[in-house]
Amino acid sequence: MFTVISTARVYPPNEETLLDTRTVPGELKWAASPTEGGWEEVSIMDEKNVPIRTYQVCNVMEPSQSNWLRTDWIPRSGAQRIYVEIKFTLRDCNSLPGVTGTCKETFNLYYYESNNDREHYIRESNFLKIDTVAADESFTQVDIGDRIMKLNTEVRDVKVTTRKGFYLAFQDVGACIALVSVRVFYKTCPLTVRNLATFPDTNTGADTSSLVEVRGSCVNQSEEREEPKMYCGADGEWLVPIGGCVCNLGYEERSGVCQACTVGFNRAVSTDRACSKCPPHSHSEKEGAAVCDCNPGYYRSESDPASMPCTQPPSAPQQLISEVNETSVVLEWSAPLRLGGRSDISYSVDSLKGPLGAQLCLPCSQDVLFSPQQSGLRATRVCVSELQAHTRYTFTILARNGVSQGHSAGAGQSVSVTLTTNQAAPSPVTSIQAGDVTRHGVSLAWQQPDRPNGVILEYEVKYYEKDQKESSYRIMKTASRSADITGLSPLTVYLYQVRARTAAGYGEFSGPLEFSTNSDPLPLIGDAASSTLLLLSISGGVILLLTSTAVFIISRRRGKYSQAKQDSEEEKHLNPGVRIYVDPFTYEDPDQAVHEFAKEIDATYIHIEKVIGIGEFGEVCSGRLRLQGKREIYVAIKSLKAAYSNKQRQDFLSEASIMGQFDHPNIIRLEGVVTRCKPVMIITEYMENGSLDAFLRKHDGHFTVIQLVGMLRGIASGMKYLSDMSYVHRDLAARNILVNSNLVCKVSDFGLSRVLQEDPENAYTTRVTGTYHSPGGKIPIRWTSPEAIAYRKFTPSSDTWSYGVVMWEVMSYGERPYWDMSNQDVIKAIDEGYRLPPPMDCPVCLHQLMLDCWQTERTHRPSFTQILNMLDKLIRNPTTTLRRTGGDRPVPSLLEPVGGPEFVSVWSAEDCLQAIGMGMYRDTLTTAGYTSPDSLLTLTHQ
Ligand code: ACK
Repeated sequence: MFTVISTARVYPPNEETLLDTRTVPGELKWAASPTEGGWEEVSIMDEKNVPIRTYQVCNVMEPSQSNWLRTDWIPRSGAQRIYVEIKFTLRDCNSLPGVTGTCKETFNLYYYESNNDREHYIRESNFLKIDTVAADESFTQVDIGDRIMKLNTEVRDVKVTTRKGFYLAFQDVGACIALVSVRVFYKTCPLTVRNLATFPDTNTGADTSSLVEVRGSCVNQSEEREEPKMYCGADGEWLVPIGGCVCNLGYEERSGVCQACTVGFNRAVSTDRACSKCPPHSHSEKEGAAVCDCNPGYYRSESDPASMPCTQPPSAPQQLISEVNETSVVLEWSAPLRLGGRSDISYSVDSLKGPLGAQLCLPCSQDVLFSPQQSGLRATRVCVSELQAHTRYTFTILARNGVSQGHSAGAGQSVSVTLTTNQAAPSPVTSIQAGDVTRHGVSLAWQQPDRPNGVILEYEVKYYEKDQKESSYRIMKTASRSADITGLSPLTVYLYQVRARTAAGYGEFSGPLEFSTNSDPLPLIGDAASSTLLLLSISGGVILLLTSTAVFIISRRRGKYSQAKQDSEEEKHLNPGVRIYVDPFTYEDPDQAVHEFAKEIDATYIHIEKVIGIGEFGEVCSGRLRLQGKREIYVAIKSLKAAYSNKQRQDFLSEASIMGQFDHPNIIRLEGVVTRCKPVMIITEYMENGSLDAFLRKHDGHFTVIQLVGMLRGIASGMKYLSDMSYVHRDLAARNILVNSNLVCKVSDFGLSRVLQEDPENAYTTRVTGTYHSPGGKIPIRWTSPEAIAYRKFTPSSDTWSYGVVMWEVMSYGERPYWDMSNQDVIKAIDEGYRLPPPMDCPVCLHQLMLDCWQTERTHRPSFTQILNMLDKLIRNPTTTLRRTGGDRPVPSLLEPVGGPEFVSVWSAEDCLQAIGMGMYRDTLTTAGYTSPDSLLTLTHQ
């Protein structure tokens, strides 16, 4: 009897047992051949007293043994390779006396695949040999009866793939063997989860080297990232995992499974490994949230990642400032106070327009240009152009960001400004057509300009012979949109151009229309009358030519300024866009003029600080003005005294109507008027240094000549602008020039022109200015030209005279012109050819320019364009032009006749000519013997 010492067994997890003799209840009853004397089933007890079945054979004494023992049919159960583990004892032949030659120490193991599970007989020939099995070194000790024996364990494997099951057989060839147990199993790769994919229990392949490819399936709440695959190796090990799955959004991987995010957490992006806390201003109320919902009042744009905090639309842009320039406006603003937690802010501009005084607003026409664009603006600035002139507009700047669409953060995401555009010249006439054409004329017609920018007052037709270009042209004016041009030469090609004029000035000329007149009938040959006429006209032409040549030469000599002056007037007249000043008293209702040219200011925007002087109509104060949407600025406030007549009110406001038409750095700028409440006020820019005469007196001798010339240049520039606009100032004097903190001089006081023309009785402070009661009003005698005093001939040339006096005032630091001479004496001295001498340290060329301004013949005086050019030349070359002065003698108490000796003594003839802009005549005059400054003095106009 055998007693098994240790038989308790636990199978490895990757082995599926098909047969284990130790677990078979009862007898095995395997088939044996021969049925007697061969293998015998013997029951024994293991150490736990559990009966186990063994088979034994021990025919060691007999030769040629072949004892077969066959198992019952074993179902394959899908296995492809089976393993047979045999535990056996085998007697050592040496330990058996007398068995030499017959005793064996091996047995053979066979198998036979079959679908038949009930084969009765052992058909030995059906069996295939697996191996010959011998005892080996690895054994355990077993107690067999009173002896200790070695228990061998041998494992063999074989491929079984063809039938549903198989039989095993043990052939004994003469050994003494006890088969203690037989276990048949196959190997599997056990169910496993890798990369969130489940791989099922998988039978290994048929061959020892085979790899079975297995596709995994994603665990719950996960999805395939890449097809999950693994290989089941022959020894039941999983190999080479490929691909895998990822947890669905709202879930995270924990311990190889996908578990829901807890409340307040989310997992929104598959690349995130774990759930994360909801971003600011969002929440999740349930487990497994992919995305956290925004809190009330917060939003996410379509392109916002769920990991981003929820955000809000921006608040309104701030501090909208507008800068109107004729028909353009620049709008600037600051970013909103609250950006809503985003950086993708952009702005758009809405615009409404309406006529002045009207309630209804209409969206702007599409012609308006927005630069860089109307919406999607990243910068806080836009320029709006091509607006209608003199029209009220409301511009609204709207701030948006990625969550603005459909979500309003409440009131006020926009800021608005209402403004009025300035006057602007009309756009060019574009469509001219020629109608009837005759030998001497053509009729033209055209359409109104696209943008008239106001009421068209008239059209101007300019025409000239094509061959002559524009050297000689004619002008015709008409109020209608057609013109009959007459007096043309027959069979001649003419070019015609048309432009329109409004209160704001001329627009540009149209492109030229080319048209030829018809042919003239030829004069009869031999016709006495026509021959005589021809002769007369030829000789007349020759005389005319000679005369005009002579006149030309003379006028070239005498009329340096008059020629240039006419040029400049021509130039101004033809210059497109040059605005012409509109006399406010041509308006039936003067209030209308005020509102046409001046902006009405709400008195609450004005903060008066102190009284700075007394004007003609009341106090002048300084203060601050803060218009809606504009920066606060310092202003001067002229107010109309409490008890005023209607006439005084009109006169007072006429200055604003005039000033409001000007826009130049050297003209005092009008900010607006207050007419709808009392006191009536005129608001202008503030000039820190007050009027020029007082300022110079206060700073006597403090400035360089260049600084003084710089001031004069500014005044000349302002005066050129006024004369270009056909405005005659009539009271140009240092007291009417204001100076700002940068020493910029600006022309002011635009009241007198009216006083003189319309109201001769109106008082003009005689005490201050020394005026003269002329039949047409009071005149500032010391500043006024002889022809204006004598017969009220006020022209730009009379302003030039006054400018000469201002030059003198400036160069003498505010000295009173003609000192304490009486007005009558001044008039008399001027009439006799005396002029003011150069002030102390005044460069000679400047005094020469004064003398030019004081030419008795007004057409000989320089225009402001020429004065400006000359001052520019002086400023450009100060060392050669401004160096020489009239001497440092004391201020003369006497007037000097023009061309006094000290004037020329320090100049070369060439310097003088250069300084007064006549350098080009140097050669001609030198040839004619004018080589010294003295000789130049003898040069007369003739
Ligand atoms: O010489 P002023 O200081 O300069 O005194 C007179 C006063 O008001 C009466 O006209 C001064 N004034 C007038 N307009 C302005 C202005 N725009 N800025 C500063 N001061 C001004 C002038």
